[in-house]
Order: sequence, then structure tokens, then C-alpha cells
Amino acid sequence: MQMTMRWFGPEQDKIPLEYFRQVPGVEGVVGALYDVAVGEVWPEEKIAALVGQAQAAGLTMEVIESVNIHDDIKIGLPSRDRYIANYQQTIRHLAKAGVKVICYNFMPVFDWMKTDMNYVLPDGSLTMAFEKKGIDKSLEEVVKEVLENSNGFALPGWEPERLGKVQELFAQYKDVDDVKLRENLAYFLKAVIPVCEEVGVKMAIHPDDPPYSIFGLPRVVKNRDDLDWICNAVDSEANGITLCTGSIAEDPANDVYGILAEFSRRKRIHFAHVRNIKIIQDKDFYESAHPTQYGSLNMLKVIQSLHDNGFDGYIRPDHGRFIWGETGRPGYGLYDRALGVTYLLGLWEAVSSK
Ligand code: CS2
Ligand code: MN
Repeated sequence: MQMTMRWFGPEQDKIPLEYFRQVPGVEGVVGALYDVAVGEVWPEEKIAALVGQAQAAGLTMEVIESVNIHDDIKIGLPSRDRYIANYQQTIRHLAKAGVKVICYNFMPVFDWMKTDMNYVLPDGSLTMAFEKKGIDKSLEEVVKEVLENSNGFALPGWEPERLGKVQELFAQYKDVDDVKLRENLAYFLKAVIPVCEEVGVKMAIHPDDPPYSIFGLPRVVKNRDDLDWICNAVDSEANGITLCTGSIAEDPANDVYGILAEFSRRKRIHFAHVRNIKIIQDKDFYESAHPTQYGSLNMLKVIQSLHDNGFDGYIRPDHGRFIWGETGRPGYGLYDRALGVTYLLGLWEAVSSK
């Protein structure tokens, strides 16, 4: 197991790399290039520079989050072959720089959806929340609110130019149902997994956030059966999962611990996002502090399910609240994520010394 934290690069992250190094137990940062358009090849030199920066600070960068998938691939347009060829080339370039795992998602239009980016908890800390009433509005209004409430940061998967044309984007997806989206995912995997096998990289799909349909969009990474289907679509260890406990738990019908156990046993969880969420009512929730007592997940059981079933991948706390006066990129405050790291490593130590 290797503990990591997400770093948004020298341009966009105001947290110096050294600070991550100072969090006890953190060995690496998870990064990405944010100045290459979705669908284009990530240049070797840019990757080398990014990875080199992490290494110069005494950190690894063996996980990329994310190399995003062009909409044409998800929609299944003829132009997808060009974008898939670019993706294959990016995989080769990443492998050369020592990258081992690529996190990605296959959500149409939006990378994730929260309706409140500065939800105030009783202790005065700020977190992100999703309440159904927050999406019972026009699409434009929802998009505008997310973009306006991101504290001035560019959010991955929420490119203002792309979402400025949200109606056009939706129109492009009008004939894409779950069956079609699944077919398009399989088409993509059949093309990229052999390249991964050749160069020693593993793909790791992130669950849909939230893991059910919103705005009538198709969804194919929602639950155990979807993950099973994906693993079987190309039966290779290189075709794996980023198991995000928060996202999976956003549907209370999902057995998070069972999923963690099964796919660890099957050697398909290459990267784990471990966060706690608190269900408010039905499927409304907020992202709580990591410890069990603050959320709806039993974090000891989460760690145990990974540990006891042979999980040997990368792990990171997921989002953190804003505490101690910190502000910045929603979900990515340093302090609360550092507390998350310490807590998760404490649980890991406890379960591994039994
Ligand atoms: C992440 C996702 O910050 C977050 O909300 O969990 O954006 C995640 O990086 C992507 O969905 C993975 O491709
Ligand atoms: Mn996640």
C-alpha cells in the first residue's frame, strides 16, 4: 500500500509540494497535466517535468488522476478512433515516466456533481454536499452555480468552455443509453488495455459520482454488477478500478465493504479514494470528516476490507473539509486531508498488526 495525496500542479495548487512530504506516511502525489486539451496527446517532456518536480521534493508520482476521456469516445462518434489513438500514445508516454496507474471516469458531460461546495457543518467547517433539491432546476442554472461556487478554481471535468454549451452537449448524448455507453466503454478498453499490458500501466476507472442517473444521463459505473461487467469486458489486471468509497456509498443500496473485499480479492483495485460521507436523508449527503463517528461509513471496516483481501495499490484520502481558516479549491484543503491520512494510516497499522 502506498499513501498519496492529490496535487494540482505548480500552476493551480497553492499548497507547496514540501507540505505533502511533511504529512507523516505520505510517499507520493497524484497529479495530472491541466494544460493539455481533453483528447490530445500528453507530451513526453511535460510529463517528465511534472514527475520530476514531485521526485525533486522526495515524492513519487506513480498515479495520474485523471487522463480524461473525450466526449466523442463516450458518445461513440467516428472521430473516437483518433482520440483513442491519442490516448494510447499518452499511456506510452506516461509509462516512460514511471507512471503505474491511470485514473479515469466514464461519466457523460459532468465529471461529478455537488450542489453545495461550501456547506457549513455545525463545527463551522466547510464541506461539499449533494442535495436533490439542488438539481431540480434548469441545467444552465445548475452549471452556473457549480462554476460560480468553486472559489475561483478551475475544476477538472468542469471546463467552462465545454459546459458553456451544455445543451449542445446533452443533445449529442441523446441516443446514448446505458447499453450504448457500455458498448463505447468496452470499445475503448479493448483498444487501450493491450497497450497498458505492453508498457506496464494499469487503468483504474472511477465510479460515477453520484452513482445513479441525473438529468436523464446514462450511467455505467454505479454498483457491484457494473464493476463486474467492466472487469469482464477485458479480463486483464490492467483493466481495473479506482474504488472511491464516498462515491459508491452515495447510493445507500451499495454494499461498500463487500465491493472493496471482492474487487481487492480479484486484484482489480489499483487505487483507493477513501472518504466518509454522511447521508442526510434519502440520497442527500455531505462529505464528512474521515473518522467513522462523523459519517455513515465504518472506516475500520473499509480499511479492513482492503487489507484483509490483499489490497496492494495506491490510496489517498479523498476530499477534505476546510478547517482552521483554510480556503481554496473545494474538497482539497491540506489540513483536513492530512488528518485523513493520519487516521487512515492508523487504521491500517492497527489491522496489519493483528
Ligand atoms: C474526484 C473526481 O475531485 C474529485 O471529485 O474524485 O474528480 C475524480 O478525480 C474523477 O472523477 C476521476 O476521473
Ligand atoms: Mn473519488
